[in-house]
Amino acid sequence: MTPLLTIIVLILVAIAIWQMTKIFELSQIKTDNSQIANDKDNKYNGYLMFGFLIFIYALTIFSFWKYSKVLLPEAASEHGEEYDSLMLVSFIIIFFVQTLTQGLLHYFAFKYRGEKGRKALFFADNDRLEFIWTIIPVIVLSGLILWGLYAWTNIMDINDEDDPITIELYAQQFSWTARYAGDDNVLGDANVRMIDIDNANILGIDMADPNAADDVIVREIHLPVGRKVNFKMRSQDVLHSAYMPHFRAQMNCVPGMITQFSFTPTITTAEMRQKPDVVDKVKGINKQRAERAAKGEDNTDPWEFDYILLCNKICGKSHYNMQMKIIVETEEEYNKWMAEQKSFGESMASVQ
Ligand SMILES: [Cu+2]
Repeated sequence: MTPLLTIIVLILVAIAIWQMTKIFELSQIKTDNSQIANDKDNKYNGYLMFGFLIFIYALTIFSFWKYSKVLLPEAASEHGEEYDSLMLVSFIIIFFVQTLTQGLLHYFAFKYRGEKGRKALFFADNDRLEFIWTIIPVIVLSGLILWGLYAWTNIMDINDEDDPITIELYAQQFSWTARYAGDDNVLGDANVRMIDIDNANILGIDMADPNAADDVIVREIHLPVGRKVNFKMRSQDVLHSAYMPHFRAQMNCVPGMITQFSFTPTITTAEMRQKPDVVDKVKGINKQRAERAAKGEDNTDPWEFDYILLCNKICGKSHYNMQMKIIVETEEEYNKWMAEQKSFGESMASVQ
């Protein structure tokens, strides 16, 4: 109700201002009744252009100051560093060009404002100017595109070098399930047609496949730091997207096919929780939660940073809540956790 009232009040205020300007205009005894802009009008508009320029620069600076802290912390994967550099360089170039061109645009609009008797100066054609403003973007964009293609090929090169762990990410409306490939590091065949809920075969794993028995199905991903992981994505129903923002990783999960993404985590969860910007973010969120708790609202438990797997495709009404925790830890911690997990073969044996 309050937003609606606010909107109505804003509309009424706008109408009032508009009406008052009209009254003000009518009350002016006009010496010049012409509809054609004179020097004074042009000068005002020139100053207004400057005002607008200051407004957009101020807005940019304000946004940097206010919203930088909502950005992701440093990349927690090996390829993430190059990905972030590419992003940063692109942003710096865009920022520089935008600041310069907007400045020039508004300055010239003021400098060459209409004046009685002044004729516009123009070039019908100027080869040197055209050459300059063609060649600079060509060089800069080619550089960015080549660098981007190089980074893309590196990131998307999924192979079995360096002894990777194989993990399947299984998406369905509205949850994630992960399956480790087990001791043999080969995932057993699976197909949605073989799903057998009554026998706890929730992922449709082919029980006849000898590679399947040692697979481990979990609801939380644990990764040893510094070890490469090859993810294989499947979807049960609609398009989902496996999004692991802290590792700068995202891949669509498509029904009927297996897609892949590979990365090496470089920072453990415990180390990430110590990073100054993460500490700040956690503090900020917990402050808001404490305020909500004081008002007796829901969702007020203190929050702790964790890596997360999210769905990044609007896949249905509970899409927003489709997530799974990822824990990056030391090799020993990982081995200890893995030893506690039941394999697919063991859990099948216990149901039958
Ligand atoms: Cu989804």
